[in-house]
Parts: sequence; C-alpha cells; structure tokens
Amino acid sequence: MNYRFALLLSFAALSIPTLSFPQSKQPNILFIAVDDLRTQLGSYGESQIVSPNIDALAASGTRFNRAYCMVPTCGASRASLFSGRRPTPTRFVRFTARIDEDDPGIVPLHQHFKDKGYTTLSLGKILHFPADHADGWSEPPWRPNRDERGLQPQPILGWKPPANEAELNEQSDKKRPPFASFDVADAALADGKVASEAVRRIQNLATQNDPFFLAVGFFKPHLPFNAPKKYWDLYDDVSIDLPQNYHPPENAPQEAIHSFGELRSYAGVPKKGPVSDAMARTLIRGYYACVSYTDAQIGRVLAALDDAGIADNTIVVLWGDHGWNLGEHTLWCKHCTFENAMQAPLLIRTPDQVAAGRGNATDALAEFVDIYPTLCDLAGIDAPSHLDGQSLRPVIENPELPGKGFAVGRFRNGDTIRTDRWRYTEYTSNADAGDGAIVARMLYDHHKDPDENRNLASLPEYRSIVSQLSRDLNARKGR
Ligand SMILES: [Ca+2]
Repeated sequence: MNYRFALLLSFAALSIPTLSFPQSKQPNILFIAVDDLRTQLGSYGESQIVSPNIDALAASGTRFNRAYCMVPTCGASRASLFSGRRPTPTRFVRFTARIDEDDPGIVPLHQHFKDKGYTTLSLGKILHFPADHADGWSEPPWRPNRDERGLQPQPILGWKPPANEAELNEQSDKKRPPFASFDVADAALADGKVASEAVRRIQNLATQNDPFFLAVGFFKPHLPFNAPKKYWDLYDDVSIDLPQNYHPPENAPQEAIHSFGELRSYAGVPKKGPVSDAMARTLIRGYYACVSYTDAQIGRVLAALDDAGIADNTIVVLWGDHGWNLGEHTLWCKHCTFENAMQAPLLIRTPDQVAAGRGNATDALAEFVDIYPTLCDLAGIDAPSHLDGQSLRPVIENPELPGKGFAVGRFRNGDTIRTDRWRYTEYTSNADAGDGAIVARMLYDHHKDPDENRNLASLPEYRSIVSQLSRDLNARKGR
C-alpha cells in the first residue's frame, strides 16, 4: 500500500462519523431571555399570573426549581451568563457591565458557537450593549423601534391617576408613569415586534444547513409596565393583595433594604417612603399583565419552531435575567440578595425530551454560569477552559441528582450563597476592593422560613452555621 492510498483510506475512516452525523443534525439552540422575570408563574406553583406558553415549555422540558442569577441587575447578569464567569467586586457590577471591558480576551457564549459553525443571531434585549462582542453574532444585533410616545394610554381598572399634570410630574424627573395600558395589537409594542422577527428568522433558518443559535430577548416585564389592554383585562376580576410580608424581615440589617430608586424615577412615584397601596396593587397587576403579554409572544416563537418542523432538533433555553420584588420586604425592583431577586426561571428543553414527549423538574441548585457549559455539552461541542460553571446535563437527564449543592451571587457589597437549606449573605465595608470588613450578615432558614422573614445571623445558636456558610461562600465566590 503506497503512502497516498493509505492516507486516502485514513481520511475515509475519519470521515465516517462525520457522514453518519451530518452537520444539519447538530442541534439548534433557541435562547430566550426575559427581562426581570421572577418565578411567580403557574409552572412554578400557585400563581395568579396567566402564562400558559411558559408553563407548557416548563412541562415539556426541565424546570429548574432553584436556579439563580449571579448578579441581580440586567447588564451584569447577562454579561456573567454570556462570559460563563462569576462576578467579582470589579467585574460585572452594574447594569451597564460589558464583557469586552470587564473580562477582555475571553470567548463569550455566542462567539463560541459561531466559531463552531453556528449561525448566531441576537434579537431584542440580549447583552445590555449590542456592541459588546458584536463580532460574535453572524449579523449585527437587531432591536425593534421602542418608541411608544404616539400611543394613547387607556384607563386602568382600580388605578386613579394623578389629578393633574403637576401632580403627576412634581415628584419625578422621568415624566412617564411606571405602567400604562394601550388598546393596541401585540405587535405595536416592542416584544410583539421581537416575536415577529424571531418567527421570520426561524422560518428562514429552518431551511439552512448550518445549525443556529438564535437569541431572542424580551423587554417585559421590565419597567415601565406597559402592555396591550387585553393583558391588563386578564386581571380585571382578580383580587390582588399586597404580599403578606409587606414589611422588612425581623432583624434585617439596613444594608439589605434599598429604596427602589429604579421605580422612583417614574412619574407619580413618591421620592421617599412607600408607594400608596393603590399604586402597589397596580404595579403588581401591571407586572402580571406584562408577563402575560411576553408569554403570548414566547408562544408565537415556540409555535414557529413546531411549524418549521425543527422542534425535535432544537434545544430551547428560557431564563429570566434575575428576579423581582413585588412589595416583599417593602421592596420593589431587584438590586438585593433576597431570594426573590436572586432566583429566576430557568427552563431547558432538549430534543430528547421532545422525542419522549415529557419533561421533568429538579430541585438541584443551578447557577446561571452553568448555562454556557450546559449548552456546549448538549450540543456536543467542547467547552472553553475559562468557564466557572458546570454542565447541568446530568441533572436534566436525572433530575433527582443533587447537583452542585450551592449557588453564589453578589450585589454591590453583598455576597450571598444559597444551599439546600440556607441563604446566607454577608456585606463588606469596601465592596470595590472586595476585602473590606464584614459589617452585616443575613441568614434565612428556607426549610422553616421560605419567605425570608426572620434573619437568624446574630443568634448564638446559628454561630457555627454562619461560620461554615461564610467559609463556603468565600471559597466559591468569584475573585
Ligand atoms: Ca433585568
């Protein structure tokens, strides 16, 4: 056998696996991001929120009952997820965080898939700055026109608006209310446009040979709670109460409670003190309406996958970038390390689950830095070495597995760890340096106090638990 013939034979042998698994069989990824989505959904238990499409996805894939963001603010959470790296006191701190500035030189999730032959597209709100690692997308990131100024707001049941313009504006610089109802079609607002573009793209991508990584980011339920009227109408007859823990936790340090500056920047929201009960109820209802609106758009995108005949070869991931407080502990918005801000939905549906026709749910703790390695694992491509998380594939395939057993995160000067039973947070005096003295602590027992109403950190009988959790937190947090 001459050398040339031997070489040909060896190439032929090498090519057999490739021929057996043509590129078109590599799974696509539909990557759905929802801004400020908390786990108060029917699929996560009792809820007044109408979210049939997210619930159906949850039932057909793996529902992570305990998944946590790394930083409870938009840009930093997203930058951490896309980089696959934990936040530190100087990395992924604010909503304006960028990967290319905070963690230069690493290959982010979308770039990695592009390098592996995927067509990668970003629609709507994905990274906070579309220019951040824009080269990792096959086309420039696309966002809809979000100008809603020409729309006529409709009255909202149960909400008495300020009596006059002066009353509306006197307490705010932003000059627009935190919620509005518009009697318009879904596509008149941004998320309807995002869904329409996603549907159009899916129809085209389904005809191409290359696998795709399609990132679709919805803007709601982020403030302001603007939604088409029909979604507000879903809650006309729903009695909405303030949360039972509309008060700070017992013994909570002042570091834990913020004054929801994000909400206060909207018109009609007082600059100090609590909002009125009427406004609180309307905020909750507006949040519900926005979730239902976004849920309907997610349904259109998922239906497009089915209609194109590619659902059985597409991994679907749905995640909220962090949770949200709807009055719990007197808090609104995110920006804290309570469970309501750190926890967010995470749903992953694999082609195997589509083929089997059923999903599952797991209590294994998951962190959003795990999403990057999970997608590599599920798609059968190598994961880069810089990743801080670990693949969730074993948990998806066997939801009874315990997983890694912890989730850490941080916000400003607070570092927090969630374990099976506990949430522990410690606040340092010098968050920027990351080495300040610990000035306050919180400890909540989720077996006895899932709403986190009683801080146990200063009680002597919990001293050893606090010490152990502090050691675990400091061993695992980003540096
Ligand atoms: Ca967000």
